[in-house]
Amino acid sequence: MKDKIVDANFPRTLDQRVYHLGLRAGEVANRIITLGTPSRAHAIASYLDPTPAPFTLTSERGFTTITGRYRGVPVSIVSIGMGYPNADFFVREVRECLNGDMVVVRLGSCGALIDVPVGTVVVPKGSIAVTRNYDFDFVGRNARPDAKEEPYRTSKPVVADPILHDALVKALKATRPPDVATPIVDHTLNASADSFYSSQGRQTSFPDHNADLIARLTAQHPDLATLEMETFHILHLASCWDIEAQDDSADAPPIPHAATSPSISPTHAPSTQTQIPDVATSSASHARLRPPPRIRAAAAQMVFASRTSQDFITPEQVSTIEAWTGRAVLDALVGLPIDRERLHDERGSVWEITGADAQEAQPARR
Ligand code: R1P
Repeated sequence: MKDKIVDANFPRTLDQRVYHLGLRAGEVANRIITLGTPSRAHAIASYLDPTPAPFTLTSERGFTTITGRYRGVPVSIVSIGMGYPNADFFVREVRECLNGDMVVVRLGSCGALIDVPVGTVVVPKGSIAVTRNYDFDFVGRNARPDAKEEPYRTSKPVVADPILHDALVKALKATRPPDVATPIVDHTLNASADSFYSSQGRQTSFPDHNADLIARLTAQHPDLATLEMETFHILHLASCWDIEAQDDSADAPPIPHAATSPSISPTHAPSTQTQIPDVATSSASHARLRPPPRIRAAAAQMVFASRTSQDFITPEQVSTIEAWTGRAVLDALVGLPIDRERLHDERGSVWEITGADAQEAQPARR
């Protein structure tokens, strides 16, 4: 039985591109690294196979996606900028472009709350959210003695995919350069904040009421080790993408123009896929997937700043750590088995190996 085609509720342009990342189906692979900066994305992309030539798309909103193959396995590297809202665009819009499973590793920088040197790599087992409480009276002019509001709220933890977590730790250990002595920490909790400043306990000229925030967080969670801004939201969305719980609302019409105007690397043609089977239920061949498609997510975090010693990483250390961790995350992703039926269709995709590519390709493809 054929199911419905791609979810008609999701806003897309007439040429079937999602609105902010500018992608269409066949331009993003099931295995994905997401990170904050285009320079980190391009550095990791230098490890991709030369054939087929990696595809690069930058959206009008500043998201950059590079898709190619690593050791023959399709992967995407997606630079999303900073913060929960961008992480939200990333997870939701990529999910709508993919059949099968979506496996995401966030490779980001972070501040460390534990006593480790800058350049340490942390693979958190889970994450909490720290959010500014907009109902708190920050200015204090209306403060009442019985006011119960706290200036910051913390969520319950959400866990990283345990298999992906362990694969990351293993790959980081296996690829650590001999001249890197900083540790790999793997059994701690992360906190993702909705501000680099107030909800991470940094002092600015605003009355943020955050002088004791870090002490309160670490008292609540003795295993808290890192602070950054995206991991929680990615893990949270991954954990609650559940077809059984989907709302069934009315179909929305497409956005009536090609509004994303993405810029695509001129050496590469876009995907020719326009409509794909329903991403929430189906394989690329329209079969109903059992168990349903899922999102698996984890993070590797590079300590750029120590919040205990106030040390900050040097540009040379950043290059070394990014080169190491970038390759390790690629190794972990391509080593993770995914059933063929749970992978996106290669036909018409930007990672399809054409007859001309095949002649040039390495013999040891997987
Ligand atoms: C703040 O400087 C940014 O750096 C960290 C934070 O999460 C935030 O996005 O991550 P990236 O280095 O991946 O951008």
